Amino acid sequence: MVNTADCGSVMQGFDSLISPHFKIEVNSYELIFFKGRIINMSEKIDINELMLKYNFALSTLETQLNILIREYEFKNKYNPVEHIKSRIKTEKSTLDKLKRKGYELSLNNLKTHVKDIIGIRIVCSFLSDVNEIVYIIKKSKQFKIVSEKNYIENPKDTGYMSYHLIIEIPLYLNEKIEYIPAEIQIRTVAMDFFATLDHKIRYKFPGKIPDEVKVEMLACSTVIQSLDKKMYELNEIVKKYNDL
Ligand code: 0O2
Repeated sequence: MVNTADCGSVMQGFDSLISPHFKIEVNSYELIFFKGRIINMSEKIDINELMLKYNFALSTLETQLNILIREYEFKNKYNPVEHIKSRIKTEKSTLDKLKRKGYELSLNNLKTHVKDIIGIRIVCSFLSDVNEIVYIIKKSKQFKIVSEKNYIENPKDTGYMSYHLIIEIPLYLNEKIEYIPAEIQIRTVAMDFFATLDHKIRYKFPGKIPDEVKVEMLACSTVIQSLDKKMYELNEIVKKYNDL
């Protein structure tokens, strides 16, 4: 997890793309596909190439977002972001998702149906900050917005709240431009607290969730909503005093 102020420290330069971390990602994909005897040699090369592109695209996206947020901070003397977290989806989670959606394990299905292999989460202080960040990203000419889900206005029936954008990042390769999908999740610290713990307690629970857990999680989500509202209101009051 990094502060936006420290974003530079997580940027991957060209050298770090052949770092041990990157090799682990590539190898683990190779392993899964290899063990399942699902791929032939040329598909194995394809998946390595795909993972290389995802890593390039993640670095590009981190840099672009960092620029957008830093510029916003410079102009407004205010940074709406608490922290940013990014990841390349693990092979287990990727394969589970394909399975959950009812697709066969293949490179083509991976490319077509899993749009969040690259994931960036932007955690903001207040609700108003979430809206600002969504606005900045949507306005930016750097990426194409493919789809959006506003789980803040319409929380999931699990109580989960977050704003999701699926975007495409143009990747300038030697001989062509490729468009790589990524998911950006934007939410407040309070929503992030709920989502992180919900993910551990319930989200990937195998089988039917006990009713009492469901009901209590929903009650927690309602508390989170009113906390966010209260914090927003308190901040607005303080801002008025500061303006006097
Ligand atoms: P993980 O663990 O992040 O890998 P879609 O393709 O749009 O039909 P998808 O991709 O499930 O379906 O879309 P959605 O609803 O936007 O969810 C994307 C991600 O949001 C999930 O990725 C989770 O990270 C998170 N998410 C969605 N619903 C919940 C929820 O109820 N609780 C929590 N804690 N997180 C949620 P993955 O791949 O499912 O999981």
